[in-house]
Amino acid sequence: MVPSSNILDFRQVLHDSKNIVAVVGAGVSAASGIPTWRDSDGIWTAYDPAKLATPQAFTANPSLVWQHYHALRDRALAAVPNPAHLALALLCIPDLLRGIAPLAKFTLVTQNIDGLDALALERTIESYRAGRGNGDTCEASRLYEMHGRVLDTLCTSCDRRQCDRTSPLCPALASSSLRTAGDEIHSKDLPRCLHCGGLLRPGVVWFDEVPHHLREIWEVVDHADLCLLIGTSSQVQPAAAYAYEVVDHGGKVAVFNLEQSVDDDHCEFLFLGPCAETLPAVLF
Ligand code: BJW
Ligand code: ZN
Repeated sequence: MVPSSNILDFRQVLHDSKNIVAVVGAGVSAASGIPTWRDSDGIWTAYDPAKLATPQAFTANPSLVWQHYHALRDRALAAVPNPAHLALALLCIPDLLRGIAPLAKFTLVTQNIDGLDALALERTIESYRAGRGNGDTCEASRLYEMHGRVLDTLCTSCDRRQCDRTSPLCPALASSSLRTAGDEIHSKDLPRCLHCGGLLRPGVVWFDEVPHHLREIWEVVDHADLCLLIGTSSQVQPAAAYAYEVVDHGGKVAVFNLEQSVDDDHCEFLFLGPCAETLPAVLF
């Protein structure tokens, strides 16, 4: 199939859809200054994921892994949502969604760990409520952060998960970065749990771990008649399978990406370019 980039045709499909799911990847945060994983300047192009993003890597060298995540946390703390995050957040507000897709339910599934989708949603809900000025509650659509959050910590002993925006999380991580990671930090000086003293780990989903909310996400994907696949290379399972599942049961896929990929032959629509520009332009 040769995908179309006709905006009016896409808007008609959007208008007629009943269950829309957006599956989001690192390209959505690119305009916020967060590097992607597999592009030429991506994190996994410079570093080996097997040494940094697996439970085995953490057991073998928690100091190295924490120095890597300290740098990722600082990037996430400095970043603000861009127009792509905000466009998706607008779709999460049922009253606004009704304007372009009157029959639809919308669900946002992000693979990103930077928390920017949630921040954009929080801010959008706040301004929407402030704009209405009548204290109306606003029941936003669901957001599933399937690979966790880099600003969360997870205790390896008592399993407590907590959002902690402190930086550095402990004095030993001050001024450390992966490039200076030659100096090993003793385990007792790494971030520790305030409740039980156990070693903390970053609250993200590593390779070989089970992503979050899988049952809820499959339920949404199984019923979706339109999947927006935005800024992802679709190389990581299970997220990579979602668009195929939507096509398999007769739904449509619209891809928003910088470049065309071999997998795009299953999509009905393809909008090439930075999604911080294409997404707002195509949706609204
Ligand atoms: C733009 C843009 C702009 C740029 N505008 N676009 C062998 C075969 C198949 C599968 C496996 C296998 N061996 C193991 C597996 C499974 C494994 C996997 O898929 N591995 C493959 C890499 C081979 N998956 C897992 O282990 C997952 N768990 C799992 O499968 O559990 C088993 C299970 C499942 C279900 C039920 C029961 C059990 C866990 C995956 C965890 C992924 N973790 C990471 C890191 C998190 C934080 C960290 O540790 O540091 O998550 S990896 C990394 O990749 C991150 C991302 O969320 C994820 C996806 O990357 P994404 O978002 O697609 O980024 P990129 O960089 O790849 O692509 C960016 C795209 O944006 C590109 O297309 C650009 O063109 C585009 N772009 N700028 C628009 N401005
Ligand atoms: Zn603990």
